[in-house]
Amino acid sequence: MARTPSSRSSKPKSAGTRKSPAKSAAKQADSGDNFELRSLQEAFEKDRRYKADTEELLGFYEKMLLIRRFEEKAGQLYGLGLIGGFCHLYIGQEAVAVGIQSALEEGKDSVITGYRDHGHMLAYGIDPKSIMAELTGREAGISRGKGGSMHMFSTEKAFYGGHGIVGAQVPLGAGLALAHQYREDGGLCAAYFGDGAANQGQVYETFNMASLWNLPIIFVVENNQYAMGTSVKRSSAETEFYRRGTAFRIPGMDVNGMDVLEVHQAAKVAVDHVRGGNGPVLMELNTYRYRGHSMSDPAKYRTREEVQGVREKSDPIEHAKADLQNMGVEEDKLKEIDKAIRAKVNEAADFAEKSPEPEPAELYTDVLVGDY
Ligand SMILES: Cc1ncc(C[n+]2csc(CCOP(=O)(O)OP(=O)(O)O)c2C)c(N)n1
Ligand SMILES: [Mg+2]
Repeated sequence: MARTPSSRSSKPKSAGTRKSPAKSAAKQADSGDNFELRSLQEAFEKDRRYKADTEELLGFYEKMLLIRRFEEKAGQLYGLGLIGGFCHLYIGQEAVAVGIQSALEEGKDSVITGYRDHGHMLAYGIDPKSIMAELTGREAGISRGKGGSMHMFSTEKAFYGGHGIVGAQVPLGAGLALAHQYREDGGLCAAYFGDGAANQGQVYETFNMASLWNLPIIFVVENNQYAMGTSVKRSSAETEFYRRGTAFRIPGMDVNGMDVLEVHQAAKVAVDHVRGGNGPVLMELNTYRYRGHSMSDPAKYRTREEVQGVREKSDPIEHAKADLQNMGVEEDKLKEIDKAIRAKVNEAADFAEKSPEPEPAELYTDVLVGDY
């Protein structure tokens, strides 16, 4: 029989609050109940926006712009048939990867994400040429042209992909964090996943283990409001994703993912907590993807006005630009930066187009071949 509100409320009120004797005994052996969901949020809200100097903000701005222009170019090359397979663009979400990864130590702290991965690689200083060459399936690609958009890695930069299976990067990220802990190398892992992935069972198994073992990991939910064509409201019973670690005693942070200074400030609080040996943090970054889910998405599930509204009011790059102008940076300087970035991206595209395709023998390298 379906449960009705009245059958639920017929339960005696005290039943839910009474502690069983066995549980009370176990609790006494516990070291103390000091978990507070919003403890880090409060620390971060004291000073919500990072006080960057002009040079630092210019650095964030350049990285976000590089991601934007790179993704626009990737979209064009896809349209020309130069990129095959799946391709998921990060346009609109740039402040998330840049704000967080600028608070990490490149090459020491590991990063792992899903298939929408080009931005996280660029934010970690990976050469745009090797990413573009991978997108076009060339020998010079970072996975030698065998991985494409969704499967890129750089162990040198501690970037561990690039995963097409929704949510799979979350337990893998806990594995990376376990390695940091085991090797005592002082590193941590930032594991990014989407609002859709956040509804997967494996995420919660991972939360439990990560919290139990005090792993050095920051779970980052990039809530871009949609999982393919399904809006968060249609798919999620709890849309405040930062709360989802409560059952595992993981503090949550609710962050505006369209403001790179806010993201960076929150990331610094999270990094300090994790590096201090206090176990995982769950950050929810509220953001928005401007393009379709992938290049083959007709985007019938939302209106053009909705997208336009976010672009006009909350664009992360325009926001940073306005901050820079307020700091006294001249329009000419900003134009110069844009020009240099466009040149860099065009160079990456030319490089990718001119690079040869992999030799057939490449099929047998870096893959599991043989009897097993
Ligand atoms: C295990 C699994 N289930 C389903 C899919 C198909 N799929 C690909 S992306 C996606 C939506 C994920 O959305 P979200 O986690 O919000 O990430 P976003 O694309 O918004 O970055 C789905 C269902 C998949 N790749 N893997
Ligand atoms: Mg999403």
